[in-house]
Amino acid sequence: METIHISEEIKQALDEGKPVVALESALITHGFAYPANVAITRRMAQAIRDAGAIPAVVGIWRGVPTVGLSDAQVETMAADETAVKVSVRDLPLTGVRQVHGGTTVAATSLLAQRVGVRVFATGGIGGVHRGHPEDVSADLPVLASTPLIVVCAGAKSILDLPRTLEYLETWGVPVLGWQTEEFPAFYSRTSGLKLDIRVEDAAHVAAIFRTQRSLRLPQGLLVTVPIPAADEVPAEEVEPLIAQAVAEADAQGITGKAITPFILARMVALSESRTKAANESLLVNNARVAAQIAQALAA
Ligand code: PSU
Ligand code: MN
Repeated sequence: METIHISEEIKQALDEGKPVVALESALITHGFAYPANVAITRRMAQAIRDAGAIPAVVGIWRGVPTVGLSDAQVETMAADETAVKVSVRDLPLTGVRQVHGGTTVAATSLLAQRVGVRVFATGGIGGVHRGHPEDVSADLPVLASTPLIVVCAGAKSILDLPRTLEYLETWGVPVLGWQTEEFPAFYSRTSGLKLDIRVEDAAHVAAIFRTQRSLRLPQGLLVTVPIPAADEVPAEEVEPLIAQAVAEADAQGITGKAITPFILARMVALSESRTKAANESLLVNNARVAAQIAQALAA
């Protein structure tokens, strides 16, 4: 049996050195509800194609890690309420169980990098949890050990952003600000946390990645793109919702891998339209930026 199944389109694109952008699927199984999850995945894929690159949705299809899920597979997985959330430690377990799985930033990065994809677009990465510094997402150690470019809108302030940045610094992950000096906080363009480097365009990111590779550093690169200004949700509006969602998780004793999906689902329920539009806007924007970077690397 194949360890990682690669779709024909992606296999050919990689063979020919065409620009490919990976997309995660925990967003599909645990981030958005059906059918909004299908719609946002299609919009991201289209944004990537419009910018001249090829989208590769990564996930676990009936137990098989797959790079390049078809539209029909995405549709099925999106509607499957029994689909599991798959991070790194779950990767070796799903094969036995033959289930569908949505891969997190960590698991998606590993699978994509293994088959030769170099750029990955997502919304927000996991990190160190607010009030629970012992709860660190596997996204962070994977970023520190997987040479891949992850494009995101920073991280939600459901996380402890200063501690998350400290971790990335300790483990040598460069955090680049896309046309900004500040670490973006998902719904907000700013967080008050300064980054070391601002990049202006895709060529700039590609040059840094090439240097990182030529030095044979084990880390990936994190490119943080602020949400488009028109869709930003003011911090005063989001903060009380986040505080409430985090407090509910604590009160209900939610732990482990269930915490992030729990808080994300509560955020959606507490603020439906307002944050959903912002979330979609930044995802499509990140997909577009990632496609530009993939093209700069392929050039
Ligand atoms: N943060 C978000 N949206 C998300 C996630 C995080 O704002 O969808 C998802 C991503 O798939 C991320 C995962 O990789 O949650 C992190 O989960 P954990 O904290 O259990 O590692
Ligand atoms: Mn955790």
